[in-house]
Amino acid sequence: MQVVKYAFQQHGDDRGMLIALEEYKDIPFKIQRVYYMYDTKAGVHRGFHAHKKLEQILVCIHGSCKVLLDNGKGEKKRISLEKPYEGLYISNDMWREMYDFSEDAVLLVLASEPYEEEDYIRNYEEFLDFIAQKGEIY
Ligand code: T46
Repeated sequence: MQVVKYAFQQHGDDRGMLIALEEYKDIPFKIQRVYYMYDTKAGVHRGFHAHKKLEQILVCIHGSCKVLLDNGKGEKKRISLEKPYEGLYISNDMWREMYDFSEDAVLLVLASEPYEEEDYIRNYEEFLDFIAQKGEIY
């Protein structure tokens, strides 16, 4: 299972650092939505779902957190996000959980689609069926 992590170009000078993200250049899709989470309470796990078509890039722009990715085929990876210049790509068909948020964590998400509840697969058994059916088609 391949994990795709981007190292964004950092523009630094004696004033500090700046990162610019452009769709189809730094980000492999059209950015239709941006959201972020902060003030995440200690011990909280978020996510617990996959998506039917949504692609995303997660950037922990402050603090740190971890992400568990599960491809529904028996493979899981745990990824640490702790650098504001690193972006984790998550494809639609990946079960995800976010956890171990530091108190000061700000997790920014760039998304390929507007918010649509119908795009979520929130039941793990349904997710496994979705992956199995995809395998039969392709
Ligand atoms: C994902 C992971 C990484 C909205 O109204 N609009 C939005 O764009 C989003 C993302 C959420 N919401 C509302 C829906 C819920 O009432 O905000 C509340 C919290 O959302 P949710 O429980 O889905 O948050 P997470 O952290 O479990 O998951 C989110 C994204 O929903 C999801 O697509 O991949 O972050």
